[in-house]
Amino acid sequence: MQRTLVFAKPDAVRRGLVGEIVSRLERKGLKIVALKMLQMDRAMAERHYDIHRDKPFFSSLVDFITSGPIVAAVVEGREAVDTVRGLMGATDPLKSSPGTIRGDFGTEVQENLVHGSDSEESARQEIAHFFPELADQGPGGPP
Ligand code: IDP
Ligand code: MG
Repeated sequence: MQRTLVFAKPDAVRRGLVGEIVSRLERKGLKIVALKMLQMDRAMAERHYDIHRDKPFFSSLVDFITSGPIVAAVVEGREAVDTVRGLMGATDPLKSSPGTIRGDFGTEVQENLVHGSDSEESARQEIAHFFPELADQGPGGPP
């Protein structure tokens, strides 16, 4: 079992796609361990996207991701990191297969609806960042 951090981005919240996204995670068989709506401030967004700091799209990405509330979740399941990445589809929705969240609902690279941690290590850091109350828990919950 593994945990990962997922969030519906501000475009997904504005478009009323939160239920669709959460439903797809649940129907796949992932367990929702934690769920909340929040609005990232610039400091939180810059930390979350720190690896993209030198990219040309960084400031635009921070503007977008702080433009409205997001709905963040911790989900748990077998190979949860890769399972969520598979459900999300490729970064560019036009290159994502139909049947994925981005492939079914997106056209824009930046406004691509959903975030999912890209490795077990980033999942651990991102869960601690968004849900500090869960930070010391492994999969399966409190020891
Ligand atoms: P990922 O979300 O699929 O892991 P990353 O390459 O880590 O994709 O990029 C993080 C986020 O930055 C993307 O989800 C998207 O919102 C945005 N992004 C990535 N590449 C571009 C780009 O070329 N132009 C604008 N935004 C981008
Ligand atoms: Mg990424």
